[in-house]
Amino acid sequence: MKIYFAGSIRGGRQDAALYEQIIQYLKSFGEVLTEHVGDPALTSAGDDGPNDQFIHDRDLKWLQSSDVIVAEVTAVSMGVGYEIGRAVEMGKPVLCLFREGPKHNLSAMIAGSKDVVLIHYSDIEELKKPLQGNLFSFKASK
Ligand code: 6K6
Repeated sequence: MKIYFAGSIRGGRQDAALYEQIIQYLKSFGEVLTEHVGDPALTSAGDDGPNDQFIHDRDLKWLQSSDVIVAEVTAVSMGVGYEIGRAVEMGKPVLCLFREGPKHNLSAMIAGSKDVVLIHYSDIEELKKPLQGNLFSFKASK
């Protein structure tokens, strides 16, 4: 199973360590195409690297080739929202992960969408079971 993991980059890297943990767990179910999203060395400022058009076009190809999208949506990110919208239009299964917290607000465009599966959780251990259950059911329905 090819998994596209989406998480905030320019939207802020406050959850980068959590992304890394989620990606490690996802790797037990298949290939994660976007492991760099959990790289703690990747900052929101970025550094020398490919230009934005290259990033956009490459990421959309990966999105197109993926079997499932797992998006961590707690940190607000324009890019993650865009990837979710494009994935829904492509007819891909989309799992959104939202961490409960007093300062966390989820957009109504995600919370109110029937086209995504939304998992609420408080830490990585609590996330594992529902994540596994949904990945297995996507795999079974393919
Ligand atoms: C690194 C640091 C600053 O800019 C970069 C560029 N690097 C990116 N490399 C790969 N994927 C990216 C990059 N920037 C955005 N994305 C994609 O958009 C990822 O797949 C993320 O899921 C999402 C993050 O969007 P923003 O709006 O938070 O950057």
